[in-house]
Amino acid sequence: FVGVKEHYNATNRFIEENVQKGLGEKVAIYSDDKSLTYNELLTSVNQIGDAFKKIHVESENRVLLLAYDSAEFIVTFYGAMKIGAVPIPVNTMLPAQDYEYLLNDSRAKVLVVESEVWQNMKGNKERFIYLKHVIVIDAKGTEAHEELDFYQFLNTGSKECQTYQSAAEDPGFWLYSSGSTGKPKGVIHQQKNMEAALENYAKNILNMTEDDITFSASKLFFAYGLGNGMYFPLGVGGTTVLMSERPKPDKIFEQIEKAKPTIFFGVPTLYGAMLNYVEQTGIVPDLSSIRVCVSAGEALPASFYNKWKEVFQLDILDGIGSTEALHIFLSNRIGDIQPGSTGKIVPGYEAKILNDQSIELGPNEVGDLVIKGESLTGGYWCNRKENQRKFYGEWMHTGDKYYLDENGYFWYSGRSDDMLKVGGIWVSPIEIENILFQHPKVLEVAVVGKETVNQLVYPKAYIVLKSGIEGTEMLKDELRLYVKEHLAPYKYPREIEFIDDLPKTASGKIQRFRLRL
Ligand code: 3SK
Repeated sequence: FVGVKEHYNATNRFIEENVQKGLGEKVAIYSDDKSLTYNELLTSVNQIGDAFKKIHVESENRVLLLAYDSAEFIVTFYGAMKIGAVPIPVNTMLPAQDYEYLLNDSRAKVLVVESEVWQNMKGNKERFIYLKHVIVIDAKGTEAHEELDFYQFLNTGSKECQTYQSAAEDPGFWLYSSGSTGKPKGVIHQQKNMEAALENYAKNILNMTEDDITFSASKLFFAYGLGNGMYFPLGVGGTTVLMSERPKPDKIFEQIEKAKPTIFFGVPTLYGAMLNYVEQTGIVPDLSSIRVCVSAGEALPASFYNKWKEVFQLDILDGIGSTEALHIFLSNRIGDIQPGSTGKIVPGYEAKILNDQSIELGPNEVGDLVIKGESLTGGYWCNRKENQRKFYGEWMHTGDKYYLDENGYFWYSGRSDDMLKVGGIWVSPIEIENILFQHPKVLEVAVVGKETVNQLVYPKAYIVLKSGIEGTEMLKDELRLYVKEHLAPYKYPREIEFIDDLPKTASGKIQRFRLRL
């Protein structure tokens, strides 16, 4: 038929193909209290897909997914995609009023939501203009609901469900990108994007195979966690280990010892907290099942990499990705790690570093990183201004400042909006943070620019000290001197403030913009 494109549906690729390859009896998902084989996963995906059809969910209708890391999350995600509907996983830890924005902006017809989260937001339900159905996941079965119950709803569906004839570039799923200012933006990912990220990063860099068992401390509703804990392991016929709880060091160590993953994914602040747990308790958990660890979200300080290696004899591969790129596009490699750098370009992507006039810079010059590659979003939902700012031709602005050395390693120098001009010279707050991180009394640090009365900018460091260390004026002098000894002296933090906690996003990224206020 004229106009009909070649058929591609990600649910075929990530679920059915494993069953066709004979992996039906293999465990696909190992979660808190249950495991699901590929056969069982396919059956549940079909059931929920068919159940969606029965309530008139059609192709391109959005399904907002507010679920903890669980089999229910993955079943709903692929069940929706199977019938051409568009799942939108969102953060389960937002304040209730944010869900009104996400539901109305996305015009989701269906909400699949954890019971606890629904209790908090249902008071606003008259304000969810486009929403037609609410399906509540109440795994413990403790609440009475007027809404549809997830498990009963699933059972209304047939175990056979016809796959929607989608094409590779059809909208497959969305993620919301929060950014540091403005409202979250709906990032539209095509059906094919998960496969592109799988091939580029999981296969080329992590060498993932059917034998891998992944465990991601970063939740599935983040772009990083979605790959780590869902479409990477399923894309190679492996197993994913899920944990619905918040990722605290003791719980993570416990889960690793129990489920024995081969790849662990975390973020720098979590690696710091896990190392601190070992230092404080004297307990060194058994991580011998793991072959490689991964970090993203923020640049991993070299000191964390070295300490982790010393304690666990394991490498952490640092990389950077974005919600818009779907997953990691710069990364260190197994056997080729440059501690403190973000590594090299991942095959399948291209990168350039540009100056303010969009001219490509040479080695060791800090500029704006732009990238292109197959897994990149088709654009933001209904946001012409942001689309124009972010994309040009095939290229996308990452919003990160980087320099590239002569050996092809990329070095993170802060967000474009984090860079400081001190005394007329560009200073990367990350460089100062990395030095302070090496100080034995420092647990966490964030450096931001502060303005003097004369509108001059100076670096200010917010520091969380290791437990038992007192934040005295003498220690501030010691830390200032420490920076001066390791960096050009003008980079030292003129002001230091000791605080109990740094403001962070739910994924563990430090929110420097909140410290600038
Ligand atoms: O923050 C990152 O580095 C990241 C990595 C993978 C996927 C998504 C993101 C935001």
